[in-house]
Amino acid sequence: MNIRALLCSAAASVVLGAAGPMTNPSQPAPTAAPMADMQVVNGLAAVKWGPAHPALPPGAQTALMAGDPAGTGFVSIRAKMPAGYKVPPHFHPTDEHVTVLSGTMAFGMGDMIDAKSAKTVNRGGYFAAPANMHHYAMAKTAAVIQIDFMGPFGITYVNPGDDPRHPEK
Ligand SMILES: [Cu+2]
Repeated sequence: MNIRALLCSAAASVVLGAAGPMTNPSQPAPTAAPMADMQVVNGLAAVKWGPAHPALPPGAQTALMAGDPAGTGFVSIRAKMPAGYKVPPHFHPTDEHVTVLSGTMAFGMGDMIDAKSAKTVNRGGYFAAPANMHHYAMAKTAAVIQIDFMGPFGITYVNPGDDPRHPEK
């Protein structure tokens, strides 16, 4: 190996190392079109809410802030939940990054909701779950969260009976 090749491979491993354990090497390249113009949403009151994705338990509303959940680029979604709202244990095909914008949430890892071991996250706080990690979420008060991830969006419930898309529901 010549010195040039050696330097290139060293640089590549530094880049991979810096990316850390939250990356998903199987992630396809983004397909989304470049953003056409500046976008401004001045405060939570200006968010335009719609019905939540059918894969989420009923009761929440969501707003698509950026991206295409069916595509492979960056996606940002907000969810507004009433107090007591729960997303039972589930996992996603890509890393999930959650920022609490209002209210108080709790997040936990595992296949069963456990209110004692779940971590409380207040307004301004952050929770992240690597791709395929089993986790769950609870709104301890009415809450708004922002969920950032690389598409495509997917959610698989650990217990299929928890899936609102389940034909027997
Ligand atoms: Cu999740």
